[in-house]
Amino acid sequence: MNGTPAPIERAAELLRSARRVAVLTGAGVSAESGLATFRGAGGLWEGHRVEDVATPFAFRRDPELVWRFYNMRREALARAAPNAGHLVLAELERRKGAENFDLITQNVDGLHTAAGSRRVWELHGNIRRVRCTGCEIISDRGLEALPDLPRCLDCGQLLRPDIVWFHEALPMDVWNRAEQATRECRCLIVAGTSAIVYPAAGLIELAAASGAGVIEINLVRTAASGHATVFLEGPTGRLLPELVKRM
Ligand code: BV8
Ligand code: ZN
Repeated sequence: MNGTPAPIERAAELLRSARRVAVLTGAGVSAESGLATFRGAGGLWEGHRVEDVATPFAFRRDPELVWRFYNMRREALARAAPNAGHLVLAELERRKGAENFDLITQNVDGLHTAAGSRRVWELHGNIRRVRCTGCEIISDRGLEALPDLPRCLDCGQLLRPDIVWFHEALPMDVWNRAEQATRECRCLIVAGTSAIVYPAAGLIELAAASGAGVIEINLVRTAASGHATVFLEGPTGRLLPELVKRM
């Protein structure tokens, strides 16, 4: 070896020396918990592209189909547990101090919170919550089995998952906090995302433009790899613990 430190060592040095740390996660960090990613199996579900099912138009056109998609994912999630990657990110928050740490996730599975992370910004909502299409009441239904077409007990209108679909705006308060955390962090870890979906994926370029060191962890290079200071190739369930151990 000609003396240049291994990528994992360079990444550990970036993480160690950063006072403010942010993490952006995608479906890849939940893959080792047994949950399907979006573009893993060609991104198809019952022959539909996710981008065609997770939309307000699909819900208006065929609410049963959309609820089948979400009830199937809720059932899978009821059998899933946080994996080593989720758990070590909660450990990293404890070591850096909550005021210096922000976990921004595109995932709707709630596994970061289940793993003990506190400062979690859920850009795309959470599959455990439902929202009434009539009176807008939001309730946390955990992972209990829901009917094929769940209705609001108050007003009788259809319930929908409290999730941001394609073509829908992200929750502004959550987005603003995520954007601010990205500007202020000195190190951004990008883990398990194909960096295709915006505006979430735009946070990676924003971090790099703000002078943060960007550590990308993925099985393959992605659309964001050009912004990465260090690329660690492999599963997050192994590499996140290895990275934090070396910190
Ligand atoms: C908005 C909730 C405007 C749903 C999600 C054309 C038409 C329509 C829209 C657009 C368009 N072009 C661009 C857009 C905008 C659109 C968009 O970005 N589309 C993409 C497809 C091009 N964005 C939107 O529509 C957003 N809203 O723009 O609104 C607006 C503005 C103001 C006012 C009104 C309107 C809304 C985007 C949010 C959509 N909702 N989720 C649900 O979950 O059911 S996004 C969905 O994709 C999930 O949240 C998921 O997390 C996210 C991103 O996917 P990834 O997490 O990256 O997962 P993926 O499978 O792709 O990749 C997994 C990665 O992990 C891979 O790289 C793999 O290699 C890696 N991996 C796998 N295993 C491991 C691993 N890595 C490490 N270890 C492992 N073990
Ligand atoms: Zn209602």
